[in-house]
Amino acid sequence: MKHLIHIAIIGILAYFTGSAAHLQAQTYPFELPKLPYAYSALEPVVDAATMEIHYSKHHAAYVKNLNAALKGSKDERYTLDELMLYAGEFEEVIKNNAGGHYNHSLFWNILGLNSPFSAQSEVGKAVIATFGSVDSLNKLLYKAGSTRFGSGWAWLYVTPEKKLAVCSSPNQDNPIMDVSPNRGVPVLGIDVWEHAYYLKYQNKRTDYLTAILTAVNWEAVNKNYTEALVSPLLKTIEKETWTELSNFHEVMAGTFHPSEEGDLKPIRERSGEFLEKAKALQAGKIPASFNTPEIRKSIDDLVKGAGELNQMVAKKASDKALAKKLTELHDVFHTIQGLCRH
Ligand code: MN3
Repeated sequence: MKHLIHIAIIGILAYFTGSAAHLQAQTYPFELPKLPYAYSALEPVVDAATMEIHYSKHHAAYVKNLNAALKGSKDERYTLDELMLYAGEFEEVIKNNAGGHYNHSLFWNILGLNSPFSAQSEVGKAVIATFGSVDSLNKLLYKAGSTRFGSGWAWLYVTPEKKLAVCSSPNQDNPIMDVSPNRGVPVLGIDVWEHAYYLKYQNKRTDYLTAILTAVNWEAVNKNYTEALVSPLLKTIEKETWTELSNFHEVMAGTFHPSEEGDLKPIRERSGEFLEKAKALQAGKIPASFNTPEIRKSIDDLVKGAGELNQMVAKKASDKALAKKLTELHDVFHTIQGLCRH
């Protein structure tokens, strides 16, 4: 669970009052959120029977199964955000049910018949700038949903570069998850599991998609969008997808932690790689939110120190001297990586 060390998210979430952020900060035991309308509210697009079963049986089961999987385990302490961000490190049952809970909570919220697309809204302006029109966006969502083999979701999401993008995911995965090839914060999600449409549309997923895209609550999507742009979650994903940082982190963790236990063999063997990965970090593109004078200076300090460390290894410096240098560099690294909890 080496990535389950980041604590930055939780406190800042208190800043938000919106339902999406509130949901993400939840911890065990998770609760089924109240449906924001009557079962019949989306008729004729979604029939009341489908809505009732989908919400009171399927979504309720994700919440129940998630709680059952977490109960009494060390993973009880994680927020819903963390369960998704590091989904690949948890048991499959936790990933699937945490995703099911999050995805359905978002889905109920972004549906509605009385809140059409507005070109003047923040998300409206971004949709037009990115896709040309809402019709073009809907075509992409339709394609994402109709071509997803088996069960899954179609997503409109905000990328770490703060751009809008469309993708689909299998099962209950979503773009927050480390297992997803497309990373970001979802602002609109369409459930394409058969349980979402079979009673009314039978096997005709495309008819369902055409209809459901007319029942999007764009005011809710706009709220999700404006929250996503400033979300600490987006910044975490930006850091998690900073490849050069992850690569350096791997060498740092593999050499520093043994040195804390008095084992200097890993750094003696890997000091060249340590320097090379630090140089790659310096040469690579720094994600926008991290491109500050303080972080750029830390990266320069890291490269300089890694060069000195590599020289010390070549000159067969003592364990004590190497451990001291490595500890200094570990401190420098944490001005970039953020605080850790082990
Ligand atoms: Mn569903």
